[in-house]
Amino acid sequence: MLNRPASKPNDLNAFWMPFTANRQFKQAPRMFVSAKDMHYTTDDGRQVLDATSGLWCVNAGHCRPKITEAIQRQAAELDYAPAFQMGHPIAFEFASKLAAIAPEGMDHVFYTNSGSESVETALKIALAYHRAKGDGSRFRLIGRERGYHGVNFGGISVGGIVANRKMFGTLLTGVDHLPHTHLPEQNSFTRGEPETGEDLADALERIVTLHDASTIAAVIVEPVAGSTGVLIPPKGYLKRLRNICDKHGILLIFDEVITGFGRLGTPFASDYFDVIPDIMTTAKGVTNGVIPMGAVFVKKEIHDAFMNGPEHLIEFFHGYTYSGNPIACAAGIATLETYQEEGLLTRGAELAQYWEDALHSLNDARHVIDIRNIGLVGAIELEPMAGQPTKRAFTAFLKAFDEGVLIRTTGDIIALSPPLIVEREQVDRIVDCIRSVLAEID
Ligand code: PXG
Repeated sequence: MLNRPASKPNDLNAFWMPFTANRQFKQAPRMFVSAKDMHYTTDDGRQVLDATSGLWCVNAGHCRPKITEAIQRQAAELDYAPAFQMGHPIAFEFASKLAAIAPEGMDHVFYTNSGSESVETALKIALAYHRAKGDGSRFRLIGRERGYHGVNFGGISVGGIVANRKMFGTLLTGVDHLPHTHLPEQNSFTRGEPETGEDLADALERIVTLHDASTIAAVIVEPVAGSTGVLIPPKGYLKRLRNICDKHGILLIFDEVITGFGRLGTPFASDYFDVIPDIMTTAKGVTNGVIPMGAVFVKKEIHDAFMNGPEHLIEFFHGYTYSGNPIACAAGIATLETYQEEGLLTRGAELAQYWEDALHSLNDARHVIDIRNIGLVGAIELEPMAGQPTKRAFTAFLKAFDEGVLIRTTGDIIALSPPLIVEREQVDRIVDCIRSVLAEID
């Protein structure tokens, strides 16, 4: 017999929740039961304004009819088909459409099911590319402090968030890290890109001096670090990183899992900063978060380096059961069409100034020690409570939820990334709510 879950489950025990304070949550659960456009509805019937696009993914807003219908249609027509040694048309159609909006020259797409898998895929492509070119001594991967590249072993190895790394053993070997780019003393309350810190990219030269360029395969960075609290690159930093990579034959990977698909007011951060990487990882907004999917974009030269050897042989021993899943591809095509019909890949640029002014109006709010913004992303950093890091921001999160706004916190930083359909009044509502919450909490 089918057991339909009630909107209020009576047993919360079995689900071990990801990245959650499980015991706290289960004592006072916060449940969403439906969503539409900018709002969630809770199980007690309250509307909650989504200031975080779910987890930075629902860029076109919730339950958009075109995407829902595409999924329903595809599920009824071709639910699953293998992509290993077989094909189905929609996977090719979607890849071509993605390549058409990608930064110049990034014309091949490898499908995954998440940002974490996109990162693993990109790192493996980088290593295998050098080897395919006869340059197999390039085995090192360089990440950055405070970087977030998902939770799989490659991603946490190149990542730089200690809590995500310290419990999990030796990780990958042959990894080194650039310093992060956050300089609160010089750059706090900066609007957009900070002035100071371009030369932090020169740390890559030091790493090259230490290890020799001939051992380094790739550098991976988030153009704007999201999860770690919205760290915006100093002016000129990414260009300088690109130049140093070029000088030494090192591949540059941009992890655009958050910045991809319009978050900065351009289709990709690569467009915003006018720097084209060699490999670009995406996920989240690729399907509006509705179906798990990721896409890794690569330049033609990289793809073509694999296309040698006898033609009946597999060129790259990598892929997932669900790579190019038909329902995910259908969701993706409908998502791209929605973005394009509504101009969402560039709408962030129209709203960015309003967003910036609204966020920075909080500069005199209680507990605030920094505010940062770019495109439709923002961060409000709070002074931590003495001896209890993260507690103040978490209390703000709980209170904002009670007051009808979903915010996201990381450490003592409130990170905001509303759906790209957000209206000005909704921006005001988010900011007003945060102001009143900060006034109320310790
Ligand atoms: N790279 C980047 C840059 C990300 O932000 C991933 C990889 C991993 O994606 P998956 O799909 O495997 O989760 C991410 C994910 C937050 C938050 O609140 C951020 C992410 C995920 C969940 C929460 O900061 N980023």
